[in-house]
Amino acid sequence: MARKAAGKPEQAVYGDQQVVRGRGGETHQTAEEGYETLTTQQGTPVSDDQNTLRHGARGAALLEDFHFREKIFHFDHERIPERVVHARGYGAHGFFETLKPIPELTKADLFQRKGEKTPVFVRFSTVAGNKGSFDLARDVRGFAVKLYTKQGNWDLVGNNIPVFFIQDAIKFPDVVHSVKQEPDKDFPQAQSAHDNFWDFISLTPESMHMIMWIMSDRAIPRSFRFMEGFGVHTFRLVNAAGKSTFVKFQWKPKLGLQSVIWNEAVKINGADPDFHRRDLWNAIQNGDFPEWELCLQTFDEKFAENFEFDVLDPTKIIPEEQVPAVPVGRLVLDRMPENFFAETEQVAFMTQNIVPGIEFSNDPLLQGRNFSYLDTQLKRLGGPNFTHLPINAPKCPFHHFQQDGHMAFYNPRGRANYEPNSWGPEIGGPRESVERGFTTFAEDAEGPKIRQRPESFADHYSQARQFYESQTLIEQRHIAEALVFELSKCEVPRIRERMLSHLQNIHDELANAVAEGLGVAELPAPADVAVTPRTDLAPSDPLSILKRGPTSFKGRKLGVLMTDGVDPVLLGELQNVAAADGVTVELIAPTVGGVVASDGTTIVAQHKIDGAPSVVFDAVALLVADEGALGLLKLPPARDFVSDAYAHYKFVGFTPAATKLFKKVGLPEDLDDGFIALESAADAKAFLKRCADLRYWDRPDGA
Ligand code: HDE
Repeated sequence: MARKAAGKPEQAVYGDQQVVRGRGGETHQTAEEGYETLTTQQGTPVSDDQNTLRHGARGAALLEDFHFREKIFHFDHERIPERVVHARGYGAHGFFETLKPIPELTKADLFQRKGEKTPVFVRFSTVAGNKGSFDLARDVRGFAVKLYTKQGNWDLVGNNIPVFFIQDAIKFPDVVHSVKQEPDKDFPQAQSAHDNFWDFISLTPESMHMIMWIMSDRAIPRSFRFMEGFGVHTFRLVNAAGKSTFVKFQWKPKLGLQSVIWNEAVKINGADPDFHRRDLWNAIQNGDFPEWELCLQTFDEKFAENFEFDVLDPTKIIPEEQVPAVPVGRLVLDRMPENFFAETEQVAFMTQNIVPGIEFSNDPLLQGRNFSYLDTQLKRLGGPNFTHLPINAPKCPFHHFQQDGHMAFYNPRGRANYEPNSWGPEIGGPRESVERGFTTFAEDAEGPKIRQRPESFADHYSQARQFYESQTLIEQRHIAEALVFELSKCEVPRIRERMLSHLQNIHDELANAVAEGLGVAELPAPADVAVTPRTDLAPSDPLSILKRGPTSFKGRKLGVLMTDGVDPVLLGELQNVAAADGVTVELIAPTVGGVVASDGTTIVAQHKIDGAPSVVFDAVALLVADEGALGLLKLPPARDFVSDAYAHYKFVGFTPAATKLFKKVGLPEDLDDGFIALESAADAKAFLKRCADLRYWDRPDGA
């Protein structure tokens, strides 16, 4: 077949780019001054990265094209296995600063000196979804912290919920299998609302306390920045004299707790599946470094013996009223990774990474985890030398005789690769140290080898009830609604019934509300209990999110929807007040090109209205002018913007012309106090002050 002769290479201009166009019309960007020359992995300079080597321009590809083969070979192997759980995550660098040294409790080096800064890497995650799943799944969030201390890496691999589904690590594969996609269908993705999960849960009463947390708004955080972190298990602190104290670790966010509403979560996942990632990225890039306090709950053997529950049981908390959470330091995240894969994907958290002065307890979940995290790194990172990766390497000096293996960057130098040896300090390598080295607390242990759950783990309902009773009415309603939503997705009625039989052991009011929501007329008999549930545990305020909200609107995001004719003075004032309060403002308009303000200037928008629904903001302002109001009324996303803001109890600032839009979407004529008129620049301040409450809960017909 005759072909048109291809043109000669020539200069071409594409917009702002001057390029060389090849004979086939392809783009070549050659190494001009200031650019490095492209090379292969072996360092050989490359002359053409657009065309494979062929026998004739239209001929077959040649095997000797080493550049092509290397490029495709590498591409084919770019992926490593995603984490079996916590696959979707996002990380950041920062530091931990010791504010209250605690040598009386622990000899851990990082807790000895006030003001000591320890570098950290933190990875937040969801548990159930695959790596590409959306951020706002109803799920536990991982809160994994690697502290690069001067005596080795300490990993506090925690969650944003202080309890867990199971009491024994041997059940972990089961709970995870049940929540993940069903194996025949490979869906649902990143959702617990399906038969397999609730089938397992309804047969596992030990998970009931965790279920309360998972059905609460804790499982749909507004952002990583507004959630707590918990080490979950009881650990041990050991001081220089060998004295041991039990401890539970907690991270408390400086900006207060905040969650979204389920109806928002569902919509955010469509509008911005990367909602949490984007939030962390933007905050750190803007210099709004998120911060948490590290708080310790410490207690001795005597407290442990007298406490209502077993401190080794990971389905139990210790209320802060019984053991206060004492701040000892702060965590600040101030730098995003330079490369997501190298750092966030390859970071290997391991519960067994502890340092002298911090030790495990016998919590059976923790004991099992200590095996799993090392094992999983071999699969994911491909060999035993994953500690050679910069993100996993200690930042303190380290010396050992381990050698070789895949990708070994560091091997022992010289002759000594074993000890004892007699080669002297120069070449003989490191020696063990009784003084500096990690020693294990010599806890007494005896007993038969058995597979048996301790009786002290048998109460599965009392703390679930305590959690429910500690919530505000709004939060209790959310728990009931979440259960109704999830169980309505179960297709098998007996799974729903089994859950209702458990809920009655937690709280009658909750069981009745869920039964009503499911349309179940008659409650089944309560589930059999191993231990009679207690009803006398005092409610604990720190378990509620709403009781511990923020005191200002700092760190939150205001969405401003504007139209042509917007008053630039009012907008400017809103932006100034927001900036002074540490609030981010994003501008939305019918087109991203922006609007023409009342003074004739153009104000560029960050978002077209369809791309920035009100669900992605903490509060909204409608700066609508008469000129633009009619056009806005015709836009369905503008109507959703308003009706969602209303249904999600958001504070809404508005100019008079916006009322036309309110009318169109059917809002009540008498606007409630969550609507704040912005008649002049002076109103901006009052509006943002009001937003600190985050939501106007008094709206009767909200979501
Ligand atoms: Fe994990 N968990 N886990 N887990 N976990 C993993 O380790 C495991 C548990 C947690 O951002 C895996 O590197 C077992 C409790 C976080 O990289 C794996 C048991 C808590 C992360 C593993 C538990 C956690 C993981 C998967 C039951 C809260 C993400 C990939 C005994 C205290 C870390 C990996 C990151 C990840 C095992 C239970 C937190 C398979 C066997 C309880 C935050 O090793």
